Amino acid sequence: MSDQPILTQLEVGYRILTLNRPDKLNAFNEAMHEALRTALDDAEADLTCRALMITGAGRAFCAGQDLSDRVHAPGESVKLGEAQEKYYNPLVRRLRALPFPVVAAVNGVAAGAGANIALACDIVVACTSAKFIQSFARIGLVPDTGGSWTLPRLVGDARARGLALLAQDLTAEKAADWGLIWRCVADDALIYEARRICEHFANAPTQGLALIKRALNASSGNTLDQQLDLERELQFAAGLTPDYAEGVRAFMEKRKPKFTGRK
Ligand code: T3D
Repeated sequence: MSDQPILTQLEVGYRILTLNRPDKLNAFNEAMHEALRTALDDAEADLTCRALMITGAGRAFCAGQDLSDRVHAPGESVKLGEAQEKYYNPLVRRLRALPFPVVAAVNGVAAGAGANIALACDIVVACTSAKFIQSFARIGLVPDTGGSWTLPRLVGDARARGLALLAQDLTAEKAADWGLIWRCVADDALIYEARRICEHFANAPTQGLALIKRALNASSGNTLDQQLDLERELQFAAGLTPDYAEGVRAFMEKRKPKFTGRK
């Protein structure tokens, strides 16, 4: 297998990005951050790309920050925060803002920032043997990469506190029961299921889906009144897309719509 930290696979209408440092359970170092940024730039510049899948090579999805880059002597202090500013925070903002859906196919353990990168994706599908660990408290850190924002919103305050403070393993099955992720599927069905979802998105009204992302991204910071106004604006924009015209025509003609995803 290639030693590139991010592998890109081009499929019809979507791309698969694989985090590829399997010996380190796909933990992030700077090279992997840079490669992921480039891969996301390329996907966004490709007008035929209408969905993205992110998965991990080997037995893990991602073990978060590569801790071998953080070893320091007792008494020596390290000023953290730079990696959030430079890499993790822009990555979360980027995944949320991409104008097409991002599907995380969680193929094994997702720990620390690795768990929260998965949770920043639009759809999270995990296999039965995968687990999610807010491992930060195990090493004296704080959930980052959006975790302290995402967790209470997805699973409520009590469970968010348990996950963050106890830093215990959460099975994929329980993650799905709790509403942390979309679905848990059998190990051998994971890639099939993630591909099926991406293929669906590759034939979906992409501009409309991008507007749905904008509505949901804004929702938790808005009042109902603000959200109603935003929905009106986004609906106006959706109404101008060729896919909306096609959707209505196809419905009236009792046929399957043929969406182009174009503006
Ligand atoms: O800027 C900043 O630094 C702040 C940023 C913070 C963001 C974060 O993500 S902080 C959290 C960092 N991640 C962790 O604390 C998780 C560390 N890993 C683990 O706790 C465990 O590896 C797992 C629970 C994920 C999996 O356990 P297990 O028993 O299945 O595997 P293992 O034996 O621990 O790991 C296998 C190999 O991967 C091993 O290497 P070896 O011994 O075979 O040479 C292990 O050292 C390596 N590995 C796993 N995680 C990391 C890692 N190497 C470097 N960094 C890692 N995060």
